[in-house]
Amino acid sequence: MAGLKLYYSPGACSLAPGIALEETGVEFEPVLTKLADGAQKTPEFLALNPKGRVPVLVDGDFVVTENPAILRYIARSFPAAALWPTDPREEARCAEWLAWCSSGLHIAYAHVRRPERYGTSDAARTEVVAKGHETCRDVWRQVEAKLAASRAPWAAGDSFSVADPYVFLFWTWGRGPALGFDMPADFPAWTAHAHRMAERPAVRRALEREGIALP
Ligand SMILES: N[C@@H](CCC(=O)N[C@@H](CS)C(=O)NCC(=O)O)C(=O)O
Repeated sequence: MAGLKLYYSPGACSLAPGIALEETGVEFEPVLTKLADGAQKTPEFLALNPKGRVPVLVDGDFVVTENPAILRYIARSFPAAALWPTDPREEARCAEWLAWCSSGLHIAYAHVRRPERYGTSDAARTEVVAKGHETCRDVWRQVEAKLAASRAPWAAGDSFSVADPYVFLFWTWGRGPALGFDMPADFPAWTAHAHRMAERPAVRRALEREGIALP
């Protein structure tokens, strides 16, 4: 792949494709796009992604946004890394996680971190944050239950897949200041998964690049 670039912001959801790319071993350019500095709102960035969000993956003249699409593109472009399951059930499980992470977990979390999207007055925003926190707790419990019920080490089954970095991202958000969950105490199966993630050199490289502490 010529000119492979990942636009990312430290700790943001771009961590998932950052890990996936590290897993493939391909050379890529991580392009720092610091959300806290408003880098996602510059004309240059908006020309790339009019939605004003990271991650963005650029592969030569091909630009792709949205984590489920980016993760699948990475997995399919580098089959040797075996990041997309071939067994139909594991494949469905992987796709299921990607969809749920993007439409369930991320959106629940956005209510806590981006309440201005959902309410116009201070009171409305305060309520959105409080309810969002409760919703996250519920959804985080559902993730824990799903992982605990599975005997397999990885989200989609016995093999590591692109679902794992995405699921792991939300573990890091769970322990972060916006949610402040006690991940080891309240989500032990998920934390065991996070520890398995932390044993992988690719994960450690991605965490180090973004200044994120190991689980
Ligand atoms: N549906 C998108 C969501 C991307 C997204 O919301 N990214 C956040 C960072 S986690 C962002 O760039 N936020 C910038 C902003 O809201 O200004 C995906 O799954 O890739």
